[in-house]
Amino acid sequence: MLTIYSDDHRLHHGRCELIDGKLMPCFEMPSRADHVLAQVRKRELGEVRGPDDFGRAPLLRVHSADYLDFFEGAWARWAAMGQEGDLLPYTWPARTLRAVKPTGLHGELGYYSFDAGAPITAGTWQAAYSAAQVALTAQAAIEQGAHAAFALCRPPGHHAAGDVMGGYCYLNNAAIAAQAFLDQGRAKVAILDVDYHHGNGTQDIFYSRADVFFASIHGDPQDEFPFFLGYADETGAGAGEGCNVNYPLPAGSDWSTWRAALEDACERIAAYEPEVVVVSLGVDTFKDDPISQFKLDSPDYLEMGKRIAQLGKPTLFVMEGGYAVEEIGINAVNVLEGFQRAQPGAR
Ligand code: SP5
Ligand code: ZN
Repeated sequence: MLTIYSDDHRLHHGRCELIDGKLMPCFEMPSRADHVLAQVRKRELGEVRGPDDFGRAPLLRVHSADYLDFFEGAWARWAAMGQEGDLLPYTWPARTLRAVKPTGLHGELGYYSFDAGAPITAGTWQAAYSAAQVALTAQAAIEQGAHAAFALCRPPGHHAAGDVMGGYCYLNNAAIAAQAFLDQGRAKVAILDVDYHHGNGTQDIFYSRADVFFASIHGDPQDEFPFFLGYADETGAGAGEGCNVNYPLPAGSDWSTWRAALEDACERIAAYEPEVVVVSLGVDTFKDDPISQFKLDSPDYLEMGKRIAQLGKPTLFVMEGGYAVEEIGINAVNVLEGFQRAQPGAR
């Protein structure tokens, strides 16, 4: 299986995030991608290539121009104020306030974000832009005939909506790739989000549309980030009614619980009859993940890949979360290898 990867991810390295009342070094760190790439190479998954540059146009199919302009220019505005620490939002237009867009940097940042988990550093735009190009390059490989490809994206993307960043995410790599498939003539795309956290950004982007089916298996938002989306009664709206399915699972869920949700999700996806499948591949469902509460073990990821392969569709894997450093490489590549083993003759 072809892997697309860019070293530009290193340009994004946030300093801290608030965890359990303490400022901790960001869990979403550059070594994550290094561990995944090391396993891709060690296990000879296949060729590793850098991204092509498809420009801004495919990003604009998912994100608004004003959001992209704000994100690209935010660090320069912060630096011009003499600042050198990470740029982090701290006030949001929550329910009793107005969703106006102030002109000042912090007001605008609050308008374009939903949490303080997505720090903007000097290289964040370039890293996120390149991650989106990584996803688009892997998408293009599938469009050119590959049965599967792996977009080793960092930073991740599934929490980012059309004009909102958060949860370590800025540009929604999986959504950008899914939209590219549609723009290149595919009629229906399914997105399967297996990250531990609900893919709120992806769900929001496609919620009212029938051309993308979104399924997400995740920690129950009653007790888990992102708290305010990801419930089982969110089934889509308007033309998209019936094209969204959420599987909120309790803390402590292991493979037996998780695989039952995957089975149902795969049956729903098969019934939708998509032309291609995009997998938002987070491996923060692992038992030793430092910020998550599921109990999947490394061999379970081989089974996960196998079940996804049984859908029999061209499949784009897009890296999302996973924070137990060492093991995220093993677990991510287990999914890809499980997929590949179930697909003899596939490229
Ligand atoms: C892409 C992705 O996986 N984003 C996840 C963002 C999660 N941010 C909130 C983290 C809160 C962690 N609370 C953990 C408590 C552990 N004691
Ligand atoms: Zn996650």
